[in-house]
Amino acid sequence: MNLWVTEYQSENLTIGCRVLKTLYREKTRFQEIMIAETLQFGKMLLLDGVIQTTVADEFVYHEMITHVGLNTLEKPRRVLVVGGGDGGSVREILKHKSVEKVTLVEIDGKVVESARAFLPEISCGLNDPRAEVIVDDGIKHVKENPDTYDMIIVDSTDPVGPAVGLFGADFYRDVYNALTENGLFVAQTESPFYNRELIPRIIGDVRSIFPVARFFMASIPTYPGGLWSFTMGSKKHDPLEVDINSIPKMETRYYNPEIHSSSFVLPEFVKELVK
Ligand code: AG3
Repeated sequence: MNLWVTEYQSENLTIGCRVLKTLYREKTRFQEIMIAETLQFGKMLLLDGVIQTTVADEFVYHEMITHVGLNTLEKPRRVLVVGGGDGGSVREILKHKSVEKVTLVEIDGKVVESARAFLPEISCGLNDPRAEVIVDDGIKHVKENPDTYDMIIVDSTDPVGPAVGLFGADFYRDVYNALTENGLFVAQTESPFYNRELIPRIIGDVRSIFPVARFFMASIPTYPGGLWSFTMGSKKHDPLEVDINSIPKMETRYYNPEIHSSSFVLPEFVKELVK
């Protein structure tokens, strides 16, 4: 058998992985979900043919979208994840002892269900008593919950279809209002190689709304270009002013105190994008 999944990263570029078998495939109201067992990366979650996460490299994304922000805050208690139905971000957030409650708001309940069934190593945190799962529109949830969360994580798909609104200034303003007095947010903000119009726009919007705006990166082999970006908007705390020696020890595979600082060190072409 010669079975492959192919993500069309652009009209002119694909990434392809040989598939051992398809574990789950379903068209929901929102998208087509597929979980496949690949030979190179192990189990892989795709939404509308776009790679969301794989068992082999999910740790990079989920550690970086959570710990950089959480360790910038003093004692974060309430955390919101918008999207992220696979549960990987929730699993990482729960490593922080100060966190009393993590709320995940995912628009497609089938993503949560299928991750629970087929990706337990990623979704395990969803069963924790501190975790709450709400199936709803994250944009609406953020609008309706002012002054509630110490940190908001925007763990979204690419800016197409239902996720477009998660990359806009109106949403970032609602995020600002949903945060507590000293809160911050982190969003996944795509590839510095391939999203050269999107990134400057996002950074500009975040700078116009938040007193502190920061941009950091990590290596994620299954995402377009392999180099991925995250944007932080913070009301008060600056991730670059954190005393990295005081970061508590945590079990991680990518993130560590040195990476906390070095992920903000940018190559010239990226500095150009965010200046
Ligand atoms: N969110 C998807 C990041 C975007 C990936 N883009 C792509 N492969 N073209 C990841 C969800 C994991 N919780």
